Amino acid sequence: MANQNLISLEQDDRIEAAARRLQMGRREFLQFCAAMATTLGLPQGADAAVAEAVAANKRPSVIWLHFQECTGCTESMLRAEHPTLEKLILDVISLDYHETLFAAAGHQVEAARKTAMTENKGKYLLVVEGAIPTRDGGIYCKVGGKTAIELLKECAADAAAVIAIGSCASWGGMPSTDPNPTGAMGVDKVLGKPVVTIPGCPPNPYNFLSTVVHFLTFGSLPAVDHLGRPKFAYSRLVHENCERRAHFDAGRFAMDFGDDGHRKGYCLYKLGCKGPETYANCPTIQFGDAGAGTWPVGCGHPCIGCTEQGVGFEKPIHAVAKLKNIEPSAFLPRIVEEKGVGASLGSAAVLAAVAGAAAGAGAMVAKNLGLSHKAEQMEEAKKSDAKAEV
Ligand code: FSX
Ligand code: SF4
Ligand code: F3S
Repeated sequence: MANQNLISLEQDDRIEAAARRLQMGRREFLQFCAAMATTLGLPQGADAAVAEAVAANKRPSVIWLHFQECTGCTESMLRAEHPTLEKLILDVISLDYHETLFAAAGHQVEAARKTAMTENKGKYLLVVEGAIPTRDGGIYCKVGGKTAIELLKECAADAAAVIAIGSCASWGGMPSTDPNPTGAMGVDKVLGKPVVTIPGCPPNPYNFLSTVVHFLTFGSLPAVDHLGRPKFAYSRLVHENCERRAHFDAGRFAMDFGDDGHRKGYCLYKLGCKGPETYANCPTIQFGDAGAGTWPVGCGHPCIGCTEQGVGFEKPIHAVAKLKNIEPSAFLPRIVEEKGVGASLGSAAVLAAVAGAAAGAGAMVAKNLGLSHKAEQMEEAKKSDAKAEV
């Protein structure tokens, strides 16, 4: 089926069954699969593989732990206002342990966790939300009598993969803010090995969903950058795709909240926008499915760099950002990457053909995927060459 395209899949019984399960039309279901493939920057034809994987209904068991956090990751994922997204997430995964969503409590919940771990040994996904307090033997967060450190290590031991969701779990986030009284750390530090991170406070639900769909389709997690962030979502600076970028380039800035420039939608750089030093796909996939402009900068608030370690929760909100990769576009990598690296024109075309106007994730993503870390590396290489010449 992987060689079929989405249009020919429309008549497939399994697609029909999957669409019914999700209470969607067949087209809407295929539109979702095309959007996922496009978000992931997969090559032409992979959208059919995504459809096949989701239709097969082999839901990976997921154990979801909560530590030091505000539960915003879960909230953004499963908000009642977005029943379709919630349905999709719960359809592609089997959520076997989640303290916030479980109706049960106490020993029953602990038993459910142990059963899921035994029955799916070596196969379950461990999703961790929240930072891990490490000071004083980890006593600042305990669940079922165990410290967060103990619980994390126990659950990670037999997991197929570990995903740190949100900035807290990715590197410590908000709870690790100076003076970090509890010694809050990210999952990788506590486990002593790299994990996939999906930072953001809260993270974009589509980035989590796309990561899980990748696991479902290919049996592996997507390629990540040096901080464990999936490249499909965190390879471009917010500034590169920002709807206010033309104002930045033309020197038109809001100088105060509510001033004339702010009302006219000018660039928020001088109000402390960290978009120029923050890698995330917020301007392309937006947030919350509530319509156009639904992301921090779109709503008139400077980006605080919530996905970027060393920026979010560390740099003062009003401090101006460090400008990275501000080069004429001719020096940036190609917008359309080679097959298998970025979104292909083909996958965008299939998306358009099947979906008409695609919902949520896919439509805008197709226009500008690529790896701007490469541009940053080029910039750094140039700087060290210049230093060497001095
Ligand atoms: Fe909250 Fe999650 Fe922020 Fe942290 O998201 S939205 S404090 S990243 O762990 O719940
Ligand atoms: Fe957009 Fe911020 Fe960049 Fe201005 S500084 S263009 S508001 S990301
Ligand atoms: Fe966070 Fe900035 Fe996006 S604050 S949600 S990275 S626009």
